[in-house]
Amino acid sequence: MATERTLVLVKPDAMQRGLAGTILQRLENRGLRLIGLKLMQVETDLARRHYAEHEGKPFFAGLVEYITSSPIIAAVFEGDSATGAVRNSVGSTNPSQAAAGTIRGDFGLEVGRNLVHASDSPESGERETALFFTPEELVAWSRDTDRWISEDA
Ligand code: IDP
Ligand code: MG
Repeated sequence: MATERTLVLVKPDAMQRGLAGTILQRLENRGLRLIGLKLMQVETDLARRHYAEHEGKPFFAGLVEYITSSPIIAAVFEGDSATGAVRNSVGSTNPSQAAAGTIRGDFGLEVGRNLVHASDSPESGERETALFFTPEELVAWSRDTDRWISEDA
């Protein structure tokens, strides 16, 4: 299994609803290692670059408005197959169709208020991590518990 980095954003609705700790805890509980974390206000330019693949879609303007509407928490998680693991924990894009037990399935109802962003591939994880963090802001560390989470640690 390959070690991957994946970017998670606790979106403005989750921040306003006081769900940041719960969301980060669910991902931490899986055994993923947190290597970057910051509270920040996303400006329009960063929002547009982060969501560049959606430019031109009908929801793009609303999406930029949503992600810039209140502070967010940006987090980078690292681990074997981290991208897929985080996406599975986050759930389907539209919370009304997301499985119970996922973050979106447990806390959301609408696609325009879906609480959390997660990178969709290891390549996106690298690109998005670089948008939100400088290399110096990422911390390389190992945990005593790693060998209880991964056979290969
Ligand atoms: P993802 O966040 O599950 O990867 P994407 O398709 O990449 O989903 O869409 C990015 C974000 O754009 C979604 O998380 C959601 O906030 C927003 N979005 C996607 N589709 C719609 C829509 O049809 N209406 C409103 N917002 C949408
Ligand atoms: Mg996406």
